[in-house]
Amino acid sequence: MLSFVRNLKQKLTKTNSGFMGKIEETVKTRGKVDEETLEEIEDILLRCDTGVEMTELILDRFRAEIKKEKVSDPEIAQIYLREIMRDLLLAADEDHPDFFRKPEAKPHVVAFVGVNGTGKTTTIGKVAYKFSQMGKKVLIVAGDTFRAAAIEQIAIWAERAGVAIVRAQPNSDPASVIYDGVSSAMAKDYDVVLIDTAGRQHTKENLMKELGKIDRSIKKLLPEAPHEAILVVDATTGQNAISQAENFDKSIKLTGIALTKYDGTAKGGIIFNLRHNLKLPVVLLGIGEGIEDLINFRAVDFVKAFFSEEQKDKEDAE
Ligand SMILES: Nc1nc2c(ncn2[C@@H]2O[C@H](COP(=O)(O)OP(=O)(O)OP(=O)(O)O)[C@@H](O)[C@H]2O)c(=O)[nH]1
Ligand SMILES: [Mg+2]
Repeated sequence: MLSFVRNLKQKLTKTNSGFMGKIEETVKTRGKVDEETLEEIEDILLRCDTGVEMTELILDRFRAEIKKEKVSDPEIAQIYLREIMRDLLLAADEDHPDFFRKPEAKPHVVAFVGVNGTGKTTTIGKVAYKFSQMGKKVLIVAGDTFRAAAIEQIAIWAERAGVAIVRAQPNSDPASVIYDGVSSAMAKDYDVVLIDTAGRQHTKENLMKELGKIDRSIKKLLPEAPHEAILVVDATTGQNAISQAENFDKSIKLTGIALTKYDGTAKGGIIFNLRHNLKLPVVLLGIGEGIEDLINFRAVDFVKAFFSEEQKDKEDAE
């Protein structure tokens, strides 16, 4: 467990220094916590995609705390700030089922949707690998039939992960490929079905309709499926994740978010923003392009990795 957190911490170094690091720097350079410092912190939080409401919430609490505790030492003030951010993240860690739980249904069907290039196919590769490592019999369905290259790409991931794939000719109807995939999984006793879909803009009505058709074709076979529909969001451009989620959810009932490319983004605040503004939990965190660069997201582990130094600081300060 310790090594897991350490590893995560390492992967998050860049994200962390671009975010909390900047705040620390500001406070250090100014040497005091006055209104100007608070404004600079506000700026940094906003630039890191923390979102207007969440930033306000953080600053309101921060102001109140330093006033109440009469904190003037910037180092101590920072510890308070981190504690506030930590608590906000943990408070939002509501009881959502573990993504890699023992599936209640067989096959357990998971669809991945999202705008273009967010990391759907890559995430499916990683998820397939993890389920396969857990001893599950996994089938990937190549539901992105728009480009031959997309079919090739998911086929390579299936091979890497050592799992089976159902694929069709380019330009086949995605809903019928997916129908075939799910029925094949039912016939052949698969545990998990992972469905790749083509990237689509959430504002394109016809593409959203197609997603609804995909959803209905799955339900024809398994009324309870898909058991999970994951919206894949790119952390580096995640700002409009809120409207993406609203639109996708109208066509296919979303159950969670996979936040990808969280490694090396300077916009680490997005995770606070999503937590605050979406009813959906972040269930997966992509932290690289490799097959193992996936975190089964739990706020409590994330917080340990992201704020652990701060914890130590606090102990030192006490
Ligand atoms: N650094 C980093 N890169 C990632 C991560 N996830 C995906 N990528 C990269 O992002 C790019 C797009 O990933 P894909 O998996 O093809 O994205 P997609 O959503 O399937 O794209 P479309 O099918 O075209 O909509 C690739 O270069 C991936 O290697 C991640 O967690 N970290
Ligand atoms: Mg793809």
